[in-house]
Amino acid sequence: MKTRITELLGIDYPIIQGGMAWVAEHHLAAAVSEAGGLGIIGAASAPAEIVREEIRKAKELTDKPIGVNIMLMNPNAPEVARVVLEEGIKVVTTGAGNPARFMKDFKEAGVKVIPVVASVAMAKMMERCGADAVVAEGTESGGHIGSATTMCLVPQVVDGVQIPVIAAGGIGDGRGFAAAFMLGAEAVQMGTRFVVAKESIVHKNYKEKIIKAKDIDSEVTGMSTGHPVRQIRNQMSREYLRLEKEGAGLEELEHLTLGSLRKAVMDGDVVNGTLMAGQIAGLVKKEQTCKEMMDEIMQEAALLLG
Ligand code: TUI
Repeated sequence: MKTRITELLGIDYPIIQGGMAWVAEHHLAAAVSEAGGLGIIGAASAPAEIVREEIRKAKELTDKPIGVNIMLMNPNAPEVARVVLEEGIKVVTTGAGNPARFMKDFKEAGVKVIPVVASVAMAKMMERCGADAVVAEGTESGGHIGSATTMCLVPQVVDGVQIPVIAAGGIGDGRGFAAAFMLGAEAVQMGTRFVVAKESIVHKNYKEKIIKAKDIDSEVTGMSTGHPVRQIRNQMSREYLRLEKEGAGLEELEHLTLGSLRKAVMDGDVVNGTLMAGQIAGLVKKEQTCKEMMDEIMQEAALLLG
């Protein structure tokens, strides 16, 4: 299947992997790229030199294109951007902020820049700044989210910009892929389904929580701080919401969640860890290789899209 995104990125399948903190490391990114999509290394809050190592390790596993996601709330973002340029990465996605300050350097180096946006206004601003495409991410997504749903956001972003749009949030199978294309998207980005990939290094306890999750098992914390985060409901999310209700300050809330995603991903602590996942977790039923997942999604979507 050819779209402006497959052409832009030189990939076979219009499927991009989300730049998930702790999860999107070199094994997962390389597996998604090897299977024909675009694998992404999530720089999150890692030191720039760790990101450099991750890029190099991914390149040992695949010759296909690999991207890096830069999390803009990270104070290290400028150093990460420099490493990305030095290591010859050709695709960058950005999250949780405005990448305008990095656009000039990336464009000059021929890096394709794909900001993740949660509104039409942000998509238009990114197009004016020179973005090559945008990921329109609905509130169904896991992690840090905006408020519009994928169903409403994607067609409005498609109408608002000329650059190609990648749909994200609530997409986990061929039906979701096909639906996104009906809304005008030219690729999809998936996160939650890839968390349970065989190649994903996520602890089995976390994978099991996603596989066992039902449709309404995620909830959003952090509304009061302006940083809403979707995750699977557990003791941690309940405690966070209780503190928020009592009017706890940012400092206390941040103290509670410090290192909590790491705890979930690396230690499998599904009680005190933050189990970031999207609403589509209820649809994710088994661990498969990235190739199995992606071949299945493309076959199902091809049938639906005719
Ligand atoms: O960035 C994400 N998802 C994330 S980032 C993240 S790290 C984190 N961990 C704990 C607490 C908070 C963050 C976990 N998940 N998705 C992409 C995304 N970007 N969604 C929404 C946005 C966004 C938000 C605001 C993009 C731009 C934006 O603009 C703000 C501005 O500067 O106007």
